[in-house]
Amino acid sequence: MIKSEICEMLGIQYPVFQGGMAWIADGKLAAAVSDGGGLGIIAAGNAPGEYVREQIQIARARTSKPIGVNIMLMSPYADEIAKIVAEEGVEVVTTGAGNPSKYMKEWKEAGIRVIPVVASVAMAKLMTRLGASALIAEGGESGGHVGELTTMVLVPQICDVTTLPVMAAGGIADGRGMAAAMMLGAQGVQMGTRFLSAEECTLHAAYKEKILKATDLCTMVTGKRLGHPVRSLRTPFARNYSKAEYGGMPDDELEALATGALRLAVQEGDAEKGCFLAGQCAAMVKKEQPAAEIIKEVTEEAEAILLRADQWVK
Ligand code: TUI
Repeated sequence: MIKSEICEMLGIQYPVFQGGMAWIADGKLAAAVSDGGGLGIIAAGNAPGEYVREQIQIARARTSKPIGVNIMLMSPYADEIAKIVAEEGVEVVTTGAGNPSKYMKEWKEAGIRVIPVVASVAMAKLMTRLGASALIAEGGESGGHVGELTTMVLVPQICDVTTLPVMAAGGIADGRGMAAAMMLGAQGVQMGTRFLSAEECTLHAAYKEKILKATDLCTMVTGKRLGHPVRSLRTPFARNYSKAEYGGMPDDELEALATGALRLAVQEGDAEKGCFLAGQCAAMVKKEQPAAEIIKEVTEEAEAILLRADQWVK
């Protein structure tokens, strides 16, 4: 059994978080993950507050275990959602794509455990000082909005500057990745892409199929020019966006090109205009299975590997 400090802190069985994937991680998926012993996280993404409140209530109706909400800080609704998570008494808030400093006091006063995603050492130091409960160190192998550094170099550097538990994210899809992350100093992992194939993950069938058929080189990063690099599958949308980005399309037209593209992928499976966010580990996602089984399989594989780790020491 793999146990770490984060399990006791949050009252969860396995040190596994499900990433807060915009448009995808809803109350149903979060409840299945939490019920399976991990931490299920509802993604607020760019959705309005009422959507988030509804998803929290859906999750509450399905599980009595702790749940989290991920707040995407670039969202126009971030301020409103910051209040809703306190009103609804969610146990954990994770944040992404920005600096959550201005909300930290309010959330801590509401008794919420704040676990920001950090992509740099400076942000890890700041969040530690402002009273975060733990950190998620997310490397650029992840899907969606990505930082500069890889998980391999980010995790140990973050562990060196904080006394908080660190969860590793980005590129982790099986027990080998989980065991490696723990060797780098992490107390557990967050996985997003692996949960795209969960039975409880509501996603257009074409999106799931693209993930299950993905190969090693099939993701790419676009959006660097506008300062929001995003990793997605190498589809016609991503190629066209990349051409426009480096071909000098004006900023406002470029933004318009991306607007609604994620929704088109998630809800309509639109192979041409959809933006299929996915991490580099998409190729390691092999089958559809219940979320609880994913958590158990990954942690049991990690446990077997960690138990054999002394074979290397002579
Ligand atoms: O946030 C994510 N992944 C996401 S957000 C998202 S929605 C979106 N859509 C279009 C453009 C941008 C976002 C899809 N996927 N992961 C967590 C993450 N956070 N990765 C990197 C960061 C991060 C970046 C900068 C965290 C803090 C940060 O601080 C910058 C600052 O303000 O100093």
